[in-house]
Amino acid sequence: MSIERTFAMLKPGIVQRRLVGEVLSRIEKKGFRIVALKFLMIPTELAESHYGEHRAKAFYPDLIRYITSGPVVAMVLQGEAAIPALRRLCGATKVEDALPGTIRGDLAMHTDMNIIHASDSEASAGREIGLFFGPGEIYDWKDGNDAWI
Ligand code: FUP
Repeated sequence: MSIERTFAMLKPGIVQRRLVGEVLSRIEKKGFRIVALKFLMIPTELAESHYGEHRAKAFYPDLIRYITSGPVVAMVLQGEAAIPALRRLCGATKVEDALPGTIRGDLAMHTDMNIIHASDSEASAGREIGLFFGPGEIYDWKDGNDAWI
């Protein structure tokens, strides 16, 4: 398996509910390496670029309103097969399908107030990382735990 980078975003509800530490802790304990981290209000244009694939969907206006309603925590995570690994940790998009033990399964009751975003493919990860971070904002630090995790 290869080392991948993926993009994750803790949405405004996580900040409102004081769950940033809880979710970051789950991500770190799994063994992902945080190589970039940012607290920001997403400008509408950036939200529209990020969720461009959903433009025609009925939930799109509410999605844009929600994601721009308060600050988010954006990050780049690195690890072996990090893209599918983070999707598994997050759980299914629809909360009724998200299993207990996953972030969505344990911490969310509403799909439209979905609490975390995780890239779904290599192409999405590359695109989303590029939308939120410049190359100078990503740090590939040496991880002494590599052999253990
Ligand atoms: P995911 O990749 O798991 O974030 O899921 P999608 O890209 O399909 O959906 C993006 C966001 O749209 C979700 F976080 C929540 C919202 N959404 C809805 O509000 N209703 C739906 O039926 C599907 C998605």
